[in-house]
Amino acid sequence: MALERTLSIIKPDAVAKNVVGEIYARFEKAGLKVAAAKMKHLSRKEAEGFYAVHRERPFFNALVEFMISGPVMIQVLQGDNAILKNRELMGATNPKDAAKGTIRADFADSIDANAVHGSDAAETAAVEIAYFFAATEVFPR
Ligand code: RTP
Ligand code: MG
Repeated sequence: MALERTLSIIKPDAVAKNVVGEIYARFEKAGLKVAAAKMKHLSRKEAEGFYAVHRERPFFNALVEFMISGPVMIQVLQGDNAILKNRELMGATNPKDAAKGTIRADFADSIDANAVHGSDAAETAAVEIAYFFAATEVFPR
């Protein structure tokens, strides 16, 4: 098993619903440790830069508008196979398709307001972690 780090964001809808603690509990129960965390209201520039891979997609503007609609909770999760494990905890992008018991099945309202973000591969995890955290802000756990 590979010890990995992944970038997780609890999106504005889930922060507004006051379920940050419930989502953290799922990370903890799955053996993922929080190695860094901050709450932030993203600027438009920050949100556009973070989701730059999607800038040509039809949903890009809606995605950016949603991500700046309120504060988000950003964390680095660390653990065995953290990247895939977090994606499994999150469930499918569209909550209608998300498996029972996943974060998106339980807390997301739509494909736009879908509660959480998680890095999808080792390369993107490294880039996304560095986007929000200095190396000195991430703690080995
Ligand atoms: P995320 O990056 O936020 O963790 O989500 P994801 O990997 O499951 O999905 P991704 O394909 O990376 O898309 C990023 C976000 O864009 C919105 N989206 N809308 N209307 C659409 O067809 C559509 N497709 C994607 C979602 O909010 C998704 O989380
Ligand atoms: Mg994605």
